[in-house]
Amino acid sequence: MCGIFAYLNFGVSRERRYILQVLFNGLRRLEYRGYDSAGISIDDSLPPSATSSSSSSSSTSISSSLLVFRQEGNIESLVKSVYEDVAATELNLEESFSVHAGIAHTRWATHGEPAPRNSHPQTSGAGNDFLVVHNGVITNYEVLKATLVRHGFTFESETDTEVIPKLAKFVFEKANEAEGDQPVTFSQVVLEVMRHLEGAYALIFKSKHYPNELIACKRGSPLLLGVKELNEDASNGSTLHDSQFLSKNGQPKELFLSSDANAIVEHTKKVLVIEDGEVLHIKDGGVSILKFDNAKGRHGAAPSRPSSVQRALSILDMEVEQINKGNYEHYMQKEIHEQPESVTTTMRGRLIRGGSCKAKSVLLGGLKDHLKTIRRSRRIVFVGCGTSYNAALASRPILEELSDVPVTMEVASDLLDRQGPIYREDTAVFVSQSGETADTLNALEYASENGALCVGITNTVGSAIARHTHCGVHINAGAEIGVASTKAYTSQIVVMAMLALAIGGDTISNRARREAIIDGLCDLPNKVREVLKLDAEMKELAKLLIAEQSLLVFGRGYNYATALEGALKVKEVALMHSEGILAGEMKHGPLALVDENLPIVVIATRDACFSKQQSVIQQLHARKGRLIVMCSKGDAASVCPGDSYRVIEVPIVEDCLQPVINIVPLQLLAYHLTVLRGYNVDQPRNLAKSVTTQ
Ligand code: UD2
Ligand code: GLU
Ligand code: MG
Repeated sequence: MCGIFAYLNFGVSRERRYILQVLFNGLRRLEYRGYDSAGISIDDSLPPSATSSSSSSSSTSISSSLLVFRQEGNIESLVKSVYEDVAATELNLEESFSVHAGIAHTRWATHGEPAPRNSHPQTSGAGNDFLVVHNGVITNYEVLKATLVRHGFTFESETDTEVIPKLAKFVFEKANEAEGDQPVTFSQVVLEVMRHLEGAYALIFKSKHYPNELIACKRGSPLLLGVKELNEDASNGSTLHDSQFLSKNGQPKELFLSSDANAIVEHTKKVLVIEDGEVLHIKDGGVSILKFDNAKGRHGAAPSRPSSVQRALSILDMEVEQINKGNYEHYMQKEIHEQPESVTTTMRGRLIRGGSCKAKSVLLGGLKDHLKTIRRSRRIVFVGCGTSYNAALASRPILEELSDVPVTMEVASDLLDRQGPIYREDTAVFVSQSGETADTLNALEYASENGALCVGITNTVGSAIARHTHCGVHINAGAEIGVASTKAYTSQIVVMAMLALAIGGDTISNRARREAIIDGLCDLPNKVREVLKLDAEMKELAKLLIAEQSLLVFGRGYNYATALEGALKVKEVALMHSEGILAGEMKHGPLALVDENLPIVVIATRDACFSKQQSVIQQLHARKGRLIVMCSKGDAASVCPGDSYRVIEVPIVEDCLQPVINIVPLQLLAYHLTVLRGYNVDQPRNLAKSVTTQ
């Protein structure tokens, strides 16, 4: 959920002003992940070892003091306060560092209110011996805190994080007492700290005892290293070769650590995805990775010797343009409007053309070796949260129809709460935009332990879900930055429709249906373009609804999910109570809410449920309901019983793809409602993009 970022320049001279800018910019790129407060740490003055990279920086002498800035609110309020503090202390912004390690954090509070004392970096105490930025939750912090308090530590924050730097200081001091002349290294300290931590985390450590070094480690939460070698020629272009890269080398370089690729891609495309349990040590321009084989968070497990890990860098498949807003005012707006393109890239290379230039079948490279197993499974279980759950729900009918395998739906947290049965004969499909959603990941671990075939559907190559599933499909929708998911939702549905085609065999009886769906997919980008023309109309509708307290959305069949997802969008960004209702349940409660004031959207586009929805409209009309009817183009007159009703006419597509079209006007409505109501579209109150904690 929150973001961590670090910037280390080695052998290249950077002014303090520049270092601050890189850190702030990194935070801005991560701000969408979580944003109730933020902080950074940089060095005060040039530490002695900065001038010579060969000196042993494991020296325990205190050679520099670390500055910490923390502020409540968004990144810009941190930036403002840092420059104010700098001016007040006359810190020299032009001072140059040939090597410097800075760390930064944007927080989404789990423990303790947003306030400077609870912001990160969290510290080991006065003197800042150890500083830590943390993404995630430490579940055993109370026990650790009690122990540290007994050893004389006093705590200043309510965070779970604060135990980490304090534990580091404790371990450091103990080790130095014991070992005498053999000083403990930074990575040894952190490896020991990690053995005591339970929960999920990505961490970056900075310490005044180890100037110009950084440690990064993780378990559960994502963390990437970006590497930019400044003299690529001099290093013979061998930067991709892990053994060279991982060995200590004096090449000038800039290193970046970040919770996601957004903050790295503008600097370099060469990255290393850090794995759970690994401790990455940056020192003297080299990077080494250590790992305990038994470091699985077990308290007091006998320490084995950490082994060193060798791994190659990979290249980010992402362009800088993807993370800019372009001509749009907000990311959500941009992402809604780029759906014709995102849906196109989702399908690229995956629809196989037949003889007469028509697409005839589907190829999902990631699944082709597993289709037989999936077809033979006893049931398919979709697992997701929020929007990803809704996308799976939208795809369930077509998967049932084409595969003949029963399909059940699970909200990830609920599956775990119940410890619901998952069998070896099941195929469990995990849907998550970020691929890091904590609940979905935990459900994946659970299903995997129970022996199910685990399939991932995610937008993020290299994410935890992509790595831990047996197989899967990347939706390739491009970076999604707005917290409210829009283009990832439609691409997820497209992938799952293709999944249904891939799993369902090609039989004579279903051939016409399959071809209609494939033709529908080919034409989908045009139809999305067409429905986006409703933008101005949706803005007008938003003006009418601006002061409402509540909105209901009725749907059924393929569009039950559209009702849930439309309502979720309005709730998430416009901060208006909104409920998606299964129209078949209308008489079992919701009808009691209907009066002439409460606005109700009814989705009644052409499909097998059409006549049932017409009767729903009649019944709501009979109770003077204030209706907004979404219907297929040309149906307005026949569908609406009264002329006072608002109508949203959408293009017709094959029924199972209609949810992709129908959600677009509701996304636009949620967007305009939010802007008109004066709320933050891209960073709605209390929400974060990737929910990496439970
Ligand atoms: C792959 C390449 C694509 C292009 C294409 C050419 C990648 C990431 N994709 O796309 O760039 O070269 O081939 O045909 O290199 N996977 C999981 N879990 C998930 C998602 C994916 O295990 O949640 C696996 C999947 O089973 C496959 C691999 O990751 O082995 C790549 O999946 P994909 O959907 O990107 O595959 P494909 O063939 O469309
Ligand atoms: N649990 C930590 C806190 O509340 C970190 C939260 C985060 O990931 O931003 O400070
Ligand atoms: Mg979400």
